[in-house]
Amino acid sequence: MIQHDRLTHRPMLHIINFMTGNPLSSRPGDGATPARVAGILLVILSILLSAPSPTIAMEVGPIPQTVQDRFLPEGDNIVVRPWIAGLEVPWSLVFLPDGRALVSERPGRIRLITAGALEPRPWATIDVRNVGEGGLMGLALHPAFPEQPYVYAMYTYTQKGETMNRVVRLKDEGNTGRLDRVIVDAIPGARNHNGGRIAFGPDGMLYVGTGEKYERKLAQDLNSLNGKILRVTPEGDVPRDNPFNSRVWSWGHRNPQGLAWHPVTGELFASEHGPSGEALIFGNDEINIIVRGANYGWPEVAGAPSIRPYRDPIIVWKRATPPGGITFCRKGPLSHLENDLFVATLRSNALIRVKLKREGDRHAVSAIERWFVPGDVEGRYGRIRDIVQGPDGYLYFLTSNRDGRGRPAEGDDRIYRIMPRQDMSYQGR
Ligand SMILES: [Ca+2]
Repeated sequence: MIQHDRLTHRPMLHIINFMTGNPLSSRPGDGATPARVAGILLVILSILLSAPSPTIAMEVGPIPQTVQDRFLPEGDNIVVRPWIAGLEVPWSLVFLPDGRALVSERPGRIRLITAGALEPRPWATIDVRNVGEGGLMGLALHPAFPEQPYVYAMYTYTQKGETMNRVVRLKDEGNTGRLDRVIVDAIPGARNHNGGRIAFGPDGMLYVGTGEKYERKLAQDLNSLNGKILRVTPEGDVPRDNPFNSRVWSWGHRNPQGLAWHPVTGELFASEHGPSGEALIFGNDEINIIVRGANYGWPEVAGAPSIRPYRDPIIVWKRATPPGGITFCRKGPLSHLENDLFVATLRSNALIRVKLKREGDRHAVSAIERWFVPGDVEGRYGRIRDIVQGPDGYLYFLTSNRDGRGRPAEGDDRIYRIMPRQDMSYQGR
């Protein structure tokens, strides 16, 4: 299916209505005479030729995957247990090697979890611009932690009245974190589309997803930090093997939200929100495999139209799902889920499991399961922001019911733990 939408159709129609009059209220002599029609066409032609074109000609391709989503409200041979309650819009969870965990809350707190209990006093409080989708978002642990005792955080802030995003790192001092230095500064932000996910790759580099702040042309501008996946050293410098001698690693993104590396191939997968009305297109949320220097097409394409030079997603959800964080399930007690991709989703309330298989040198999607929702109704846990695997091998997911778009239940927001069904005797810590 190829849809072709031009936003300028609407202003054009307004011009035509203005010049011809509304037929329903036309007065005698107000009709479209040949001279009048010619005049209108001349005006339209001069507009088309003079102004830099404000059109969005978005090619909308089909879905690339050959399987349909299946609903599995109980999941696959798992049990879900509450782990932490009483959070406010938790966004990102990292586990420290000594058993502690840190969770970011979007209003600007990093909370400490020790021995399965939430400490009342925040590990760190950050002065953020807590508006729309912005605020404190992604966390990441230095790959050499604790020798390099740093926790990285991305957040929205205000500078001279402008909304910006930055990545900083904090030094772990046990019960508190102290600001160490700024890693990436002054990424232009907005109320929505700030990206916000950060993660270290197997190459030891820090990857940063940035949104296009609702200025879609920025995604196609290599001089802009917006609508990109950035790659920097742990100190924030440009690695020598980046493709454009800048912090940009991949481009043409709308609003990336999840980053995860395949446990076997080491490839980077990323989730991204599709359009919410641009060019009258909705949905088309994406999972992409990120390749150095590649252009992922926003806003020129949506879906998977196979138009060069843009790279198609591996999965497209036509209906708005929007994905949050993603993770691969690695070796551990959830052995039947090993190497499957998990995608937290917001509006659709599902935890999505994606099974992949190798076909030659590429991945093919062999199954997509939507857990915790019985179909087109509200899910059991509400909006799910992130999914992470713990050092115990269990999966942990974060709800986002207090983000202004959900229906919070008593004790929200929460972190839940997913365990294999045979561990049902487990009573929790
Ligand atoms: Ca795309």
